[in-house]
Amino acid sequence: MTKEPVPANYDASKIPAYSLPDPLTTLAGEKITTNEEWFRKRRPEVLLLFAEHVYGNSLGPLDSVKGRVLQEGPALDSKAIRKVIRIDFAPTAGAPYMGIHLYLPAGVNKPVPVFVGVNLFDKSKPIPMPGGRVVAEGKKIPAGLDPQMLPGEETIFRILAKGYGIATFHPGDLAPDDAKTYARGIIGFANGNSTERKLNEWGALGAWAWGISRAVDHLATDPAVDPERIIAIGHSRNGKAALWAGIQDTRIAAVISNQSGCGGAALSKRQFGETVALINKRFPHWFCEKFREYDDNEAKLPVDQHLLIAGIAPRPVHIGSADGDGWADPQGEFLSTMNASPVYELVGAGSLGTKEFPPINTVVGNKIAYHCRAGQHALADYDWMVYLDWCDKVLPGKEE
Ligand code: GTR
Repeated sequence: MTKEPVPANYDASKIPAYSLPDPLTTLAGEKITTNEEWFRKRRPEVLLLFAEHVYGNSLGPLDSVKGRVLQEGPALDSKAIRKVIRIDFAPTAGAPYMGIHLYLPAGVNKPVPVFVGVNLFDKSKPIPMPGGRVVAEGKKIPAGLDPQMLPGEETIFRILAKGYGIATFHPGDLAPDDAKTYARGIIGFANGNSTERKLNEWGALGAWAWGISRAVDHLATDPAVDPERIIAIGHSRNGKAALWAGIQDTRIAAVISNQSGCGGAALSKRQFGETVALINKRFPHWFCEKFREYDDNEAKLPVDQHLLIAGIAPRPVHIGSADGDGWADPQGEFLSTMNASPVYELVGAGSLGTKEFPPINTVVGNKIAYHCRAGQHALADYDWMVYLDWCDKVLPGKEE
């Protein structure tokens, strides 16, 4: 029954003819012409389609969730205050919980904007949570700098110097990134450790996105954090999670998705670089089971990823690509952004302002923005500089 996926195509002349679902037409064929109609009719429908066909249905917020600050003190040459936070998902012993490392700029006496994302820190330099939590794979909670997600200390110093904080957590706390054990976190806890996987049940990406929202629950209560300026950020698989969290959770003020590719910002129907079949084969635990019906069958998908970006409107969104990252399909990420733009326009949040792929290392758009960096797959220092400048421009209240 399991067919081998069609190999990745990198030849633009071999992209199949495809048509994208119109963001501004409902499933029933009704045209959306006002802001009010978008939010009442089409956006909820889009959210549901992504839950049922792509990422699976997420658990809602948990009333009982309360974060506890376990440690607080100077870090990073005293340029930051680091808080180590633990969020228990239930008061019962053995219930899953997540650890968050929050770095805030030292010496700032007003609430700051904060980036939140999965695994912005390295697995290889563990700083155990107080209590020495060991996650399913036997790795401890990390807190070192990750060269792929956060290129070096100069980047984090830049973030802090600009007045931003950064909060991160290990994906394994929510769902280990492994096809056999992914349900050992919140997924198994939520379904009573069922061994049967339902068609629309969430996978690891859904659980990571949910983790971003649980981090927001806590961050919004920290007086040092500005709850109106929490930015979800992610690179690659974590960029997919950032988008999925961003559309679902309107407390997230802005979303940055860096080289998130297939199942993230890139259009699936172009079948360029990584495809639905290829991603489902390598990562069967990321999406819902239903998504497998679209393996080499993208034409049948009732959504494409431009709708995910559109659903974030009017909140700012920035999609980043790298020209050497064909696997993530930079053109497809651009086209997705471009096709989300009419929704931004409709809701009064401006537009991308172009239909042409921009020159390398050039940001286009404003609240809906895109850039393609020269180079390879990474959340590079250059990308962070772009994102920081962009946040300075588009976040609410930055002007005061
Ligand atoms: C790749 C995967 C991509 C992307 C990437 C990453 O192996 O095919 O979809 O998520 O991993 O997260 O680095």
